[in-house]
This record gives sequence, C-alpha cells and structure tokens, in this order.
Amino acid sequence: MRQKSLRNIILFLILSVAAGVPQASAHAIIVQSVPARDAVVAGPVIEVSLSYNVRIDATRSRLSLSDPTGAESRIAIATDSAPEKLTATLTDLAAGSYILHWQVLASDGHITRGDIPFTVAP
Ligand SMILES: [Cu+2]
Repeated sequence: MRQKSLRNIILFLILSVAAGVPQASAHAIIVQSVPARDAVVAGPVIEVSLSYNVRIDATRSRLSLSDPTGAESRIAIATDSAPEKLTATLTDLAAGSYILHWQVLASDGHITRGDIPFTVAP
C-alpha cells in the first residue's frame, strides 16, 4: 500500500519533468528582423522589429546601436511590443554602417544575443 503511493509519487515526478523539457529548451531564437541583416535602408528614421520563436521578457531585454564611428548607445524598447517581439524607433540616423545589438531573456530564463549589421543609404 505504502509502496504503491511511493511509486505514484515517483511516476508523477517523472511525468512532471518530462512535461517540462520542451519549456526548458525554449530559449529565444530570432526568426525575423527589420531591418534585415545587411539591409540597406533609408534614414533618418528606422522602425526596428525583431521577432522571436518564443515569448520574451522585454523589460529584461536590451537593444543597443553601434554608429558609423563605433560608438554604442542603448535604445529604448517600445513598451507595447508583442510578447514575442522587440520593437523600437531609431531616429536621426545619418548615412553609414550600423550594428544593432540585441539581448533577450526568454521565459526559460536563458539569455540569447546577436548582432544585425545594416547600412543607412546616403
Ligand atoms: Cu533555453
């Protein structure tokens, strides 16, 4: 009797862990970006939209931009971004080469990051 309930508890734990596996591996992978990687876009205002495969925590994610001189500055993430998106507006961009850096926190607690180089056309 006692052994049977112990077996049920163990079975429950095994099933719980198994059910948690897909969630545990669901860190954020970027699936689409605007601007696209290596895109040439018109300035001086650029709407940024990064889409991920899972929900992300926008408040604990960050965006920054390296300008043509190499200087990097933090970019404010829009607070009304969809759960699996980061959006922002870049203003006053002169012609030249830029790199958008992103770092996101997914619901599984894992941080992923990447760079998106793009060019603002003269
Ligand atoms: Cu993960």
